[in-house]
Amino acid sequence: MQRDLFALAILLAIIITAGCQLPVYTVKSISRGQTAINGNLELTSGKGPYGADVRNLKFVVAYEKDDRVRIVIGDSEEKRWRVPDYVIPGLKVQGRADQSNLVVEIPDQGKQFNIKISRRNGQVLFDTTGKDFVFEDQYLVLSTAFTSPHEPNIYGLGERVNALRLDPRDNHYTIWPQDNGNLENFNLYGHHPFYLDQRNDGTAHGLFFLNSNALEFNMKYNKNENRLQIRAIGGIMDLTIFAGPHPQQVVQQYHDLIGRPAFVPYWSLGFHQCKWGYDNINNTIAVVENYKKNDLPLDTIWNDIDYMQDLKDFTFHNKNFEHERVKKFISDLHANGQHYIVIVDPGIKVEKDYAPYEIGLQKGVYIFKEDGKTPIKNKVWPGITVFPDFTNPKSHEYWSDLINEWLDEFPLDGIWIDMNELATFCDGECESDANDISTPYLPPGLKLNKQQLNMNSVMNASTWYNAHSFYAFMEGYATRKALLRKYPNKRPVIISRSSFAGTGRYNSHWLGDNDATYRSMHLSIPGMLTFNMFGIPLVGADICGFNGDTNAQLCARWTQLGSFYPFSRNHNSIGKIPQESYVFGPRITDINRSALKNRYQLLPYYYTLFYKAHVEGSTVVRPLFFEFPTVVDSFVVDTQFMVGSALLVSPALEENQTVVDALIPPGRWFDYYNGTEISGNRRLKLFTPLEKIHVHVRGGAIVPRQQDALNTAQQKKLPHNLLVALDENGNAGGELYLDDGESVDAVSTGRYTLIKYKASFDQSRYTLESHVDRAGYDNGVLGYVSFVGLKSKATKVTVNGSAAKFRVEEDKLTVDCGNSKLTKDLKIVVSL
Ligand code: MIG
Repeated sequence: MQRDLFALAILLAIIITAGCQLPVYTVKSISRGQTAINGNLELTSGKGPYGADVRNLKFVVAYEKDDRVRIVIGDSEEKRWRVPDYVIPGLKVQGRADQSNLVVEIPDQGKQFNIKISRRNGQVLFDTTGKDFVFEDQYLVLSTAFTSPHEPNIYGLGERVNALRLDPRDNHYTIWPQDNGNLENFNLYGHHPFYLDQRNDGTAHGLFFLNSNALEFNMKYNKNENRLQIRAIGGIMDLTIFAGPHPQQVVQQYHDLIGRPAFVPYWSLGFHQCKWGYDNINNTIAVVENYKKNDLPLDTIWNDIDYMQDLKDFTFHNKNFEHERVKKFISDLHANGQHYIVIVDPGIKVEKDYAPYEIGLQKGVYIFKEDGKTPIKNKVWPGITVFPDFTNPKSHEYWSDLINEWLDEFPLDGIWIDMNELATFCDGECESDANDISTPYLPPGLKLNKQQLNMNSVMNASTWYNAHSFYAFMEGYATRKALLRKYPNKRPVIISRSSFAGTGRYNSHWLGDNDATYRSMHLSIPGMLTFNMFGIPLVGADICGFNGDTNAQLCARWTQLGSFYPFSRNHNSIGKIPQESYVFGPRITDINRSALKNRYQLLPYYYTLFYKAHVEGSTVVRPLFFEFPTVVDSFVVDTQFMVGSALLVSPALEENQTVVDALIPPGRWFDYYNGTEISGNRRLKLFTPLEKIHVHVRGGAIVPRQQDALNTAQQKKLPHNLLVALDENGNAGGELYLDDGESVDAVSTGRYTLIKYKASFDQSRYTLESHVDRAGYDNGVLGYVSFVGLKSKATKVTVNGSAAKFRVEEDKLTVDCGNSKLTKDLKIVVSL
C-alpha cells in the first residue's frame, strides 16, 4: 500500500514536471530601428497549461517618449482583442532610442526571447529572462523579476482595499470590476493595472498593463523566488514602463499616457452630505436647514435612489418628491449658492410605455445577449432592467437626450453614477441558466459573472468578457458629454463607482461601500492616495462609514480626517442611524464645525493643487514618500499623508486614541494651528484629544488660504490670506491659482490668475514677494499674511514700502495687508 502510494507520487511528479515544459518562444526575426524594435516570435518548444498556444507572435517595443517605453506582444495576425485607442489618448507618439532614458535589450534572431529594460546607469527595471512566458487564448503570462536589491515596494494595482504598500511576498492581486463592497484584498469596482515601484535608493519607476480582461498580478518574493507574474485571461500583452525616477514623475508620466484629470469646479471641493434613506423632500430640506442652523458649512446635498419613482432613472417620486417642491428646492439651493446631486444607475427598467426603455429599444442601444440582437436583462433596483451599451456611439445621444430633458425640468448640478461595474442582483442572468464563456483558468477566488452580466453578452466594442471593465469609463464619457450639452461652460461633476485607467478625464470617484469602523476609516487613506496615483484626484470615502451604525467618537474622528479628503462627503446606508455633522450633541458638533471650517479655509490651496493635477498630472493628496523618496521609513506609512507638498496630516485612527505616533520627515515643521516649531527626521508622540487632528506645515511652504463661510459661493468674496512657513534658511515658496470656479475654458482662454510667492532672508530681514504670473481673473483680496519660523521678534514690518500693522500670537507673526487686490504686486519686509 505504502509502496503504491510512493509510486503514485513519483508518477505524479513526473507528469507534473513534464507538464511544466513551459513554452519557449524564439526570436524569428528582429529589426532594431531608431524609434522601435520590431520582430516576430515563434513557439519552438513546450506548451502552456490551459489550451492551445498562440504559435506566432509579433512584437513592437517603442521608445515613445524619453521616459517611457511600450512593449506590445500580440498574435501576428493582429486578430485578438485589444483595448480600443479611444480609451487611452496618449498613445501613438514617437521618441528615439538614442534619446531615451531607458535601454531595451532583446536577444538576436534564433535565440530564446526575453526582454530587459534598464536605466542608462545600468539599473534594471524589468527583466523577463528565465521567467514564465505563456501566450494562450485565455491565459497569458508575462513575468519579470523584481529587480530591486531589497524587498520591493509596490503601490497601485486597484481597485482594492488594503495597505498602501502591497505585500509582495506571496500574494496575488486580481483586477476585475465587481461590487465586492469594501472587502479587503478583493478585486473591487475599478480597473487600474498600474503600479509604482519605489526603491530604497530613492528612485521609482512605473508599469502600466493595458489590458481590459480579468487580470492577476501574482507576486512571489522570498529566499528562493523572486518574480512578478502578470496574468490575463484574454487580449494581448501591452505594457508601458515609466522611468520616473522621482515618484511624482512616474505618476505624471503615467497621466501623460492615460490623460490628465478633468478640472473640477470649486464648489465640488466644499462639503457634501448624502444618505440612502432621505426618502422625501422634507427630510432632505431639513438636512440643509440643520447644517445652516448649526453654523456648519455645506455646499452640496445629495439624494440616493429614494428620490426615484419606482426606482426608475430620470424620474422623481410623484408624492414623496413632489415635483414642484423639488424644483423650488433646487432653485432655493442655487439662490443660496448651494448644489444638488442625485444618483443615476445604468439599469433601465423594462416597462411598457416607460420612455427611456422604449426609446432605447427602438434605437437598439442596449447590451445584447450572445445572439447580438436580444437585449440582455438582469435585475437591479427597479426590477428587471436592460443596460445601455456605452461603447455604442448611438447610446451617447440617447443618454444625453434623457439627461437633458430631465435636467431641463430639474436643473441638477452633478450626477452620481453607481452600480456601473455593472452590479446586478442575479449572476449572469435571472431567468435561464444560459451557457457562458468557459474559462480554463481564473485568478483564485474569482467568479467572473458574480453579480454581473454573462460574459458572452455583446457590446459594440466586444464581448462583456473583453470589454466590461471599461463600461463605466464609457458611461462616464457619455454622462460628461450630456452635462456639457446642458451646461456648455460648466465643469461637470460626475462621481462614479466603477472606473478604468483614464477615468479621471471624465469622472471622479468615491471609495464605495465602507464600514462604520476604525479599520475602514484607516484604509480610506491608502484608497484615496492610490486613486490620486491613478489620476482621479477628487476622491474620498463615505465619512462616518456606510455600512453599520457609526458612533459619536468615530464620526468626529472621521469628519476630522474627511475634512482633508479631496472629495469630502458624509454618506451612509439605509436604516443606519443618522450621522450628519450636527446629530451627536454640542461637543461633537463643535469638533465637526472646526474641522469643516478649517477645510474651507484651505480650499484655495486644494484648488491650486487641483489645477496643477489638471495641467501637469500630479497628485492632490500623496503618500509621504512622494515628498521624501529617500526616507525608507516612510514607504509603509498609510496612517499619515501629505496634502500637496506643504501639509502633513496625522489623524487619530483608533478608538479612544490619545496619542498619535507620527513620522515627521526631515526638515523643519510647524504645528499648523499655532505655529509651534518641531524639528523633523524623527518619530513623535502627539497628544491627540478628540478636539484635535494633527496637521503640520512644512518649513519652506507658503499655503494660500481664505476666510471660511458656510459655502464656497459665500466664501468667494471673502479675503484670502497666506501662511508662510520658513525653512532653516528663511526661505519659502508657494502659489495660488484663482478663477471663476466653474468655466470649462478658464484655463484655455487664460481667464485665471496665477500668483507665485517667494520668501527669503537677508541678514536681518525677511522679504516676501509676489510674482503675478498671470492676472486673467481679477478678483480676490489679501487680508493678511502669517509667518512662522522667524529667528526672532519682528521690530518693523512694511507692506509695499509703508509701515504695516502686525501682531504676534503664540509663534506666529501676522501682517495686515489691508485687503489689497491679489493681482497687485506685493512686497512685505519684516525687520528683526
Ligand atoms: O446596492 O443606491 O455604493 O453608496 O447608497 C446598493 C444605494 C446601491 C451602492 C452605493 C451606495 C448607495 C447604494 N448603492
